Amino acid sequence: MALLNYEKKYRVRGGTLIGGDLFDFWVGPFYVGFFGVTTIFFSALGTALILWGAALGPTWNIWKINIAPPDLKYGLALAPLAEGGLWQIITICALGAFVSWMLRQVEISRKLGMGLHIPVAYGMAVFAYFTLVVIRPVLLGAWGHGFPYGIFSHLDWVSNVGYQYLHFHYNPAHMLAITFFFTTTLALSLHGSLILSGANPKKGEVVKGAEHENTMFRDTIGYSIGTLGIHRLGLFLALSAGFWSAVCIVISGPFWTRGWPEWWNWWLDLPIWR
Ligand code: UQ1
Repeated sequence: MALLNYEKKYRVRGGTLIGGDLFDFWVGPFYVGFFGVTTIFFSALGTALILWGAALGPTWNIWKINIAPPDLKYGLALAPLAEGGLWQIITICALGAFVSWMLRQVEISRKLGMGLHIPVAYGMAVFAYFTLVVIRPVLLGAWGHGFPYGIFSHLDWVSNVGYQYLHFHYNPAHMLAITFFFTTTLALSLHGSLILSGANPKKGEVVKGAEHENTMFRDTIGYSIGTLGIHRLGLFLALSAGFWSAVCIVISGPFWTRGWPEWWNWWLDLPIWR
């Protein structure tokens, strides 16, 4: 904890969104804040309800525990606890915890006088989850369209929903999402390897910096995006991956009900072929 001595200058009052000074303190290394309290509350309640759901179920096998959403017959109504009601409350707890965590990031960013890029980035993951368990089920008219909480069961759900549209890889938004995921790994591997190669010179040589990094890429591909630019590109690629993932599932059902291969008929139907 030696760092805590000089870190005192970062432990400034204020920047809170709610509650003023009430929760404006640290416990060990952790900032608490109003949203730290609500994060703990929703996480603890949600975890307890998952354990309750597991206790009701047929197994304690970690792979097979399953908290299913309500049957489609319940539509958008509340369901009995043992018939999907637990899933509904657990979903509220998950969203409560995720949004609390995001707002805690906002408070800490404000304290430090930083931009809000971290909560915005994290918000994209929350948005993708929200799309899966709220936006799409509401558009389809039943909570039963949410995905089940379980290790194998959520994999089965993804597989089944994919086959429902015949071949999900023909979904154009899914194609974009995958391309962004892969390009994110390409960018991070280029960036990580570049920084580590600069930081690990031959024995006795000086550590290399931005000029060498720029030159590496100018020599190889005639272009360097720059040290700040690569981080802008990385954030854009990663957020795009999450965004198009949300789009690819929300259009499946609410806006396209047939097989995704058939969507491409617009190409064959172009008047230029006639
Ligand atoms: C890059 O140009 C650059 O600027 C010096 C980095 O910053 C350290 C990088 O990490 C990478 C990977 C590149 C190369 C990337 C492109 C898109 C040309």
